[in-house]
Formats: sequence, structure tokens, C-alpha cells
Amino acid sequence: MSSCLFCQLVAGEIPANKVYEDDHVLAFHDIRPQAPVHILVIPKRHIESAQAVKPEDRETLGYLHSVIPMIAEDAGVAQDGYRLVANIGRHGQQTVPHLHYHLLGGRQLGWPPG
Ligand code: DGP
Repeated sequence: MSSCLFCQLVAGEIPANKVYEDDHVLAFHDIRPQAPVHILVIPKRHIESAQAVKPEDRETLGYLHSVIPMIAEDAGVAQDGYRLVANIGRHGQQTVPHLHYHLLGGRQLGWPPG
């Protein structure tokens, strides 16, 4: 079993409330939602964070971004808008070291973040 929580989730070793899945991307509801819609979108292949992205990840991440509009549409937030956030490292408060985008919406969000 992988030591990475999200790799375990991709492998089906721990359950997830999935909203989208294909060969390269998985999207599921965050276990601690911070907004009415709070979905995590991840590449299935392990990449530690946005800071660890390499040129060879270009296709995977370009593809991941191409399915986000559909996920947002299905979640009902495309029209009013939403936020896409990647936390990175300690100061970014990344707690799971597998690249993930928080897709947050369904209410008016504040800015700047804390
Ligand atoms: P971050 O702090 O940016 O690394 O975000 C990690 C998010 O992952 C956090 O919002 C909570 C969520 N999370 C942690 N463990 C699980 C889990 O087992 N299942 C699901 N669905 N979400 C999780």
C-alpha cells in the first residue's frame, strides 16, 4: 500500500465520494468542506505538489485543467464562478503531499486569503 493518502484513494484502498474519474484524473468531495461546493481535483499519477511539477508533467496537467470546466459545470458553479487553489508546502498549508486543486464555490468567497 502506498504511503500517500491520495494515491490510496486513487487505488480504491480508502473510500472517496467521487464526482469525476477517468484514466488520468480523479475528482472527489473534500472531507472537510470549506464552501457549499468543495471538490479536490488530482492527477492520478503521484506528483508531490505544484512546486514539484516537471516538464514531462505538462500533458497530464494540461489535460487535468481541460476537465475542470466540466467538473465545475456539473457541480453547478460554472456560471457564478469559483476558486481553484493549490496549497504548496508549509507556508501554503499543504497537508497532503499529492498535488491537488481545491475547487471551491457555491457562495461568495472572500479575498485575500488568510
Ligand atoms: P491541503 O491542506 O491543501 O493539503 O488539502 C488537503 C485536503 O484534503 C483538506 O481540505 C482535507 C482533504 N482530505 C484529507 N484527507 C481526506 C480524505 O481521506 N478524503 C477526502 N475526501 N478528503 C481528504
